[in-house]
Amino acid sequence: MDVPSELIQRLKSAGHVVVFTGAGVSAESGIPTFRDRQTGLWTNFDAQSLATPEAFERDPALVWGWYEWRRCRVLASEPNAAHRAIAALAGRVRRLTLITQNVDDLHERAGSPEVLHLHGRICQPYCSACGREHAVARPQLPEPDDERRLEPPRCVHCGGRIRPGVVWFGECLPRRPWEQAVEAARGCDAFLCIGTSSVVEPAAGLTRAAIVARAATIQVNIDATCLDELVTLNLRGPAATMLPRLVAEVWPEA
Ligand code: BV8
Ligand code: ZN
Repeated sequence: MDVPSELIQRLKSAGHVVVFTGAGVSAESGIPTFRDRQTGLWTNFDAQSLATPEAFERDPALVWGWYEWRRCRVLASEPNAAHRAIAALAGRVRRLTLITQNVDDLHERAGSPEVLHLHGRICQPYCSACGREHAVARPQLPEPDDERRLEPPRCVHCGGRIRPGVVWFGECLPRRPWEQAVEAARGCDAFLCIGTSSVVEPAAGLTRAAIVARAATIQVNIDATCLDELVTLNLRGPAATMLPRLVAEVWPEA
């Protein structure tokens, strides 16, 4: 991997490394990104129009069915080499902050000890009335490829409608994870931006905050993004290949 030697030195001596991930880091685990076309029941919708409170209000069974289908996919997927490389990195640098836009739990299942979820977690639905978490272990669908409209369950405590545990477009990000993410982006020495189109705000602003703070910034993506000319090093390629190589080259196992 052609990482310039002076950048390797900067990264090796970085006291605080931030890793910021988007849907591209889970793509090789078989989890569709928001860019991927929707299939089946949801072919005529783009993800953005389904991931809103208005869509859930208008057709709860369509939206809840979509989230249960996605949750099924997440539970049927495994972390890939990118998730594992990020988990390994935590033990090789002085301080690592992992920030994700993803709603899956693959970072946790790869062994990352602490994950800042800016857009919520698909495996933690909750009651839209009383806010209590809805403990449903298995999705209501039998198979990941079973696509159905599904009425959202009711809360056992108050009878309110259960909703997906994610942050929809038009909803605010969770305060504490967001504050921690901004502080980390502004104060880190190195910022790795992995598998995100950097379109969704305010999360996309984190990489720009690291650039302004003069951190060493590295982007890994299979496609071009608006950050290509702004980062210190732009690595074009799949995360599950590029990340293990980058970690092995810069932060080899002791
Ligand atoms: C907010 C959870 C304050 C749900 C998600 C201007 C106009 C209109 C609206 C806005 C605007 N500016 C800001 C907004 C608001 C809006 C927004 O940003 N809109 C965008 C579309 C312009 N933001 C919000 O509403 C946020 N809240 O601003 O609060 C507020 C409050 C009230 C009123 C107004 C404002 C909340 C945003 C959170 C939305 N929820 N997820 C769910 O999952 O269902 S975001 C969702 O989309 C994902 O979580 C992801 O983060 C994001 C983008 O999805 P993808 O494109 O799939 O993923 P990603 O971007 O990561 O792209 C994939 C990338 O990976 C690609 O680049 C691809 O090339 C690459 N890739 C693919 N395979 C690989 C790979 N790379 C490497 N290796 C591979 N193998
Ligand atoms: Zn309730």
